[in-house]
Amino acid sequence: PPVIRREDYKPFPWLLPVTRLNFELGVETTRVTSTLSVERNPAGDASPTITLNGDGISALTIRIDGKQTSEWTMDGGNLLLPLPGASHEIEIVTEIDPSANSQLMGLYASNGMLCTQCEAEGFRRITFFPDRPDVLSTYTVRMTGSQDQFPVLLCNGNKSAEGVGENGTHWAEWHDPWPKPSYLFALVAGDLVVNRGSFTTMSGREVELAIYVRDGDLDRTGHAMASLIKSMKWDEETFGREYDLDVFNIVAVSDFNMGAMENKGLNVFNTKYVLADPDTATDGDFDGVEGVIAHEYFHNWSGNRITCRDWFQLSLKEGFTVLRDQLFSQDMQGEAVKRIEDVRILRSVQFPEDSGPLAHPIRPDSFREISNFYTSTVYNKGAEVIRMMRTMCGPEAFRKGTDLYFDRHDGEAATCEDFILAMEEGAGLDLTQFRLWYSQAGTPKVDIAMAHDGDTATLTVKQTVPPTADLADKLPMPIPLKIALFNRETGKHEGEHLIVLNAAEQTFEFGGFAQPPVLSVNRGFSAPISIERDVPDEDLVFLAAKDDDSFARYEAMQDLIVRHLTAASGGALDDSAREAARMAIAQAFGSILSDDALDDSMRGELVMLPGLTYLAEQQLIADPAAIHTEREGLKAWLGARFESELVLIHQRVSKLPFGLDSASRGARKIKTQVLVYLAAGNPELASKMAAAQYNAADNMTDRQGALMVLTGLGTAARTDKLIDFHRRYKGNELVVDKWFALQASSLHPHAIEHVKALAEHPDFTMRNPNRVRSLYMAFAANPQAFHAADGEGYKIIADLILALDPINPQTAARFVPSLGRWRRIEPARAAMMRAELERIAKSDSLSRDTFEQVTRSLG
Ligand code: B3K
Ligand code: ZN
Repeated sequence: PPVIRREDYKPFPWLLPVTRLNFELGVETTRVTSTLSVERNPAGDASPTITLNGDGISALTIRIDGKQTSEWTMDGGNLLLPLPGASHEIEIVTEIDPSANSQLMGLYASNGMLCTQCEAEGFRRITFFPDRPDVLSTYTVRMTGSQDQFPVLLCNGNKSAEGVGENGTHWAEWHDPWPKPSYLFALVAGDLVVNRGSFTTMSGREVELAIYVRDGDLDRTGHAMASLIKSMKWDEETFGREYDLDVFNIVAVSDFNMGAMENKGLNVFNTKYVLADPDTATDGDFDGVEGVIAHEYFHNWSGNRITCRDWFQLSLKEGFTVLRDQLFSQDMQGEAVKRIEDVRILRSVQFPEDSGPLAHPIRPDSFREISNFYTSTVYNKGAEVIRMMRTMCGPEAFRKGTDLYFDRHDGEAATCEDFILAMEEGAGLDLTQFRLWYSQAGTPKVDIAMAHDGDTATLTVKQTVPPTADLADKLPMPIPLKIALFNRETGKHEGEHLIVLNAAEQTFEFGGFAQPPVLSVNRGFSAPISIERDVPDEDLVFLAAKDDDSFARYEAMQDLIVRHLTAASGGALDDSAREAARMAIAQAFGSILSDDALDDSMRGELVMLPGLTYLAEQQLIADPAAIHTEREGLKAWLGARFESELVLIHQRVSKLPFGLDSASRGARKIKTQVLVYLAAGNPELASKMAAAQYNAADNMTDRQGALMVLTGLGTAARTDKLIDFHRRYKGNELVVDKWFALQASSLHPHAIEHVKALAEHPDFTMRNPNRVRSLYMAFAANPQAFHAADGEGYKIIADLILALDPINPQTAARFVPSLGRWRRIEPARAAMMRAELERIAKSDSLSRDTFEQVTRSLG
């Protein structure tokens, strides 16, 4: 497959002002007639042909200006049509089989309903079209289908007409007044029930809201509806953005490759991000629904009204929209905990990506398959980059910048550079050097040393941007660091400073310190970097107990543990050094458990141990087994040492009645955290408490938490509760997914055997991406089982990739990065991981998706 490069961008030689589509719907055969009005693009070259993208489709008939023609050729899947004049009308008829579409791209069938996924290049699987984001057209769509099979007919925009046809059919016509690229097209036809709501916009327009789900799911749509209404209001208040159609429809689909899709006026969602009630969804699931509903809604402006010129600009819409949904969730749930959660995802997913073979800048320069670039780098690091702009200019100036961007580029397909220019002008920032964040991959390393002399504290700060496969020599980047210097005696500081690094090495002086202060750095995680500093444990213990910046407090605790586990798993500690480090951690741990000023939600964050991927990331070459052993050892040691305190906390919070308020949510979070520690320190006791928590549970958070702990233990309660859980929720796909995931990610020594058995379970299917992820993504993230010393875990994932690739290449390719980490793993395991990648590479029928990821991972 060819490499596509950002520098080769050329505008499309034709404009397509109007697109008409006619669908004659059937699960096995759908006939599509598309009528395109085309005009020469004055900005494009004067090519005598038009190239229309196609993928796995063929044209039944083609007419140009009303006359059937056979003067066309194919170039791979694409259709080349000679067009002599300056404007023409092209009519093309294609026929597709949605029931055979297991890739879930284009038009496909899911439980008898028809739906679409077009981003990035799925529209070309429906009809021939210039399937690129810079070709905007106004769509009018007519669909006809069986009234019984498809009582609901939905498309983008507003419904303009409907009627009854012959032989039990009916039809609907939808018109979307907003010009859009083909990737935002959507169609849904099926037997669905609906939850209706409404929203009055800031200018007083009434918008009808609707959430469509399968029969039986209606009473789990309330949270999604409430989240949608909050999102609409928030975007008006925070970014001045108003909704622009008379209807906003959401459809939930259980077969879906990712979370959701922002099609204009018709968002299509994975059921996982729509359906929630306390009995079947955890607090985390509730937050997921709220966040994804907001994200897709916010795309209406950052993505749809202003879209991307080409796919290299993907972060223009995704990075910005992730930042917008993060700020929204911070406002809904509280800033401190949300920030910690976002950083945890960044560091456990994006940092490893940025230091591995698949590293790429947030605005990539080349790709073979664009689906492989919907990455944590483009999304999450992209959001961090825009967040840094906001940190440097402040929220008011930031709003001026975004206002200018929305105003200037409304209705356009824009670039990241357009966004940067609007920020420079509107927010008053100079982003000359900052642009490097868009072109350089790799997580910057910042080394900080503090010296104290007289009454002055001097910080010496050095930065390096590590080499990545695409680029070896990097330039220093602007890094906004929020810092505070604490007085050791008073436990207070005199105010936060924002320093912006912009050179390889710099010093900063702070006066007025008779004694060396305690440095709190990268407060609020003001920059997506990793920090190295030589600071005594006692300073970290101090910050873990006293820092007034919640993130920095969390970070001090993480640092303390990371430093210890890194040293211990690298074999650098003898017993007495291990004991000393554990004592420092215990001191901080104890102060967190007993701090009455802390809410339980924050307490739950502060006591969470860093994950294995993040720990492995700290070492050039990591031994997953050694890290796992040390991490479990520390957990058991803390669990035993603080047993009585932990039991008391569990008793205290168990008395609180269920509620969705933050105190009640915090109680549930710490409750399961307590069990996690006790399970390591005193398995017998933990098993009893977890079984009791399971039995008493009146909500999924408590029930799943208890079952998670039990699943890792070898006690009789484990089997009992796993059987009970499956029986209790039989038929509820999303909860059965949890049942698979809990076993695949468990600490149980036989997790591998369990995964093999689950693959044969009647509820398992390779056709449903949620189910595949619930078994195998959970397994690939299970450090102990995936990294089993004999390589069995690697083999399981490689076998999965080979089996899934012909069915669903996009989902198959998502499993490659877990094996692609081989260079950073100790030699014996690295060789086995590499061998599995080579085995996959040998297959001569790999999809473009998997081929690209495997080749890059071996490269
Ligand atoms: N824009 C979609 C992602 C499409 C992924 C295609 N492989 C969802 C989102 O980011 O909101
Ligand atoms: Zn998005």
